[in-house]
Amino acid sequence: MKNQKNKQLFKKAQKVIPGGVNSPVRAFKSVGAAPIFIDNAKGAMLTDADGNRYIDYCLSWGPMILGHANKDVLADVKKAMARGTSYGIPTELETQLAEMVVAAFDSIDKVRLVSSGTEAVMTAIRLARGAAGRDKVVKFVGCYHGHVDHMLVSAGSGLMTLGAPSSPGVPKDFAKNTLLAPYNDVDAVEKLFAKYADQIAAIIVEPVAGNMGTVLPKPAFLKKLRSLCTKNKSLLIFDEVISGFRLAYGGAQTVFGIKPDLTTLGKIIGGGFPIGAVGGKASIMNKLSPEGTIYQAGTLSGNPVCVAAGIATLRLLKTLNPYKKLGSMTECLCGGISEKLNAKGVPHRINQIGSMFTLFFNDGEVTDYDTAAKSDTKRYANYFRQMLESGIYLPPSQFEANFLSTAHTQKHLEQTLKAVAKVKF
Ligand code: KE4
Repeated sequence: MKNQKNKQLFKKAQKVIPGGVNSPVRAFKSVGAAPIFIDNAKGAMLTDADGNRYIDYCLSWGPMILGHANKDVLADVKKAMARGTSYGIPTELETQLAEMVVAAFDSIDKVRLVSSGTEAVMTAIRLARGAAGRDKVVKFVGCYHGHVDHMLVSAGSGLMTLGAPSSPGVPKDFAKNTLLAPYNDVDAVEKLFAKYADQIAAIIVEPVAGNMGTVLPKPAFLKKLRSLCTKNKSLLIFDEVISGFRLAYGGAQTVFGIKPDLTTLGKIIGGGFPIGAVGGKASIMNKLSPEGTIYQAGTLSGNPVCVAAGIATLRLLKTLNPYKKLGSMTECLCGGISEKLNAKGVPHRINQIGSMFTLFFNDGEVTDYDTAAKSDTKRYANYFRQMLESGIYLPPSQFEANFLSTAHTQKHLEQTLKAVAKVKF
């Protein structure tokens, strides 16, 4: 694999950007390689600065469910851009996107658009604390909810990847209101409520965890969180930044039939542009300024170009309804990967739901942070590097999710399985 240009670009980037990247997990640190630099992408394919082409299973960490540079999305984005790119004044487009989100989620009457998943989570937690008049929030070890200070406590994604689940720079005071429980462990949550009942404003959970690798909720886990919150007058926040419009048009809450009080969204609803959103019942959402007094704001919130990309993406997902096909293609791919690894006698587990999955080099079930952390990250790094050589781009971390898009074909899957068969362990 030619790598000259990638190496030059990385060297240049490191001079002016910390670590040469604008988000840590892109630096390939945990997979023992220098990052590639992308020149362009189309459909399921990426092309790097040296002209190497890859089948992409990271899809910008989830947003590109329609594949890269979807022609219909680009057409709408171009139209929007020609009318101006930002006004800081309301537009009809924002209402249209909000109406589409409201129509997709039974639990959502109103939506506030922001510019990232982190902002959506910040807003949801401030809203929950303001609405409940309480300070403490329960999160699960290994879940990642963006880089807001009080969520950088035993978090997943890049923090787990780099082996530092909590971050310096977060004052102890900020984290003291963040209570932790192992994912899938309802007893631990019940103990927290027994101790802090009337202080807990909310539980925030990834209904399907994607940031310690893909980890599925055990049966009744989400249902029990729902009843615990109802009983204790705390709010249940589903962080669906990954799962929203990924697992179903109505996200994980539609798949599992659980109604949270607040939902955070991002990634797919921006169609590859910076967007986040928080949604919920009007009685809660109306507490947000200017209707209510809980403050939240953003210069580029509801940006017309980003919103146009989101509308085009959701419109296509609604029309295509690709979820069943995406799920069966992903199942088929995961079955094929397992077959190849079993033939090589390589212990592994694959957690898969719909079009998201993670191959863990692990000889036990992966149901939470501790079991995920037992995975052989060196073996993953070796696998990642060889798959990259074969033209397959995977998430550069054992603790992230892989995704398929509507642009992935049977041919892509066959090429991927051939690459797996070639890997030397
Ligand atoms: P952003 O601020 O990165 O848009 O969203 C934060 C966020 C919130 N909630 C969940 C469940 C998330 O997965 C994320 C961000 N996901 C990571 C990858 N798993 C983003 C990739 C990165 O940090 O570079």
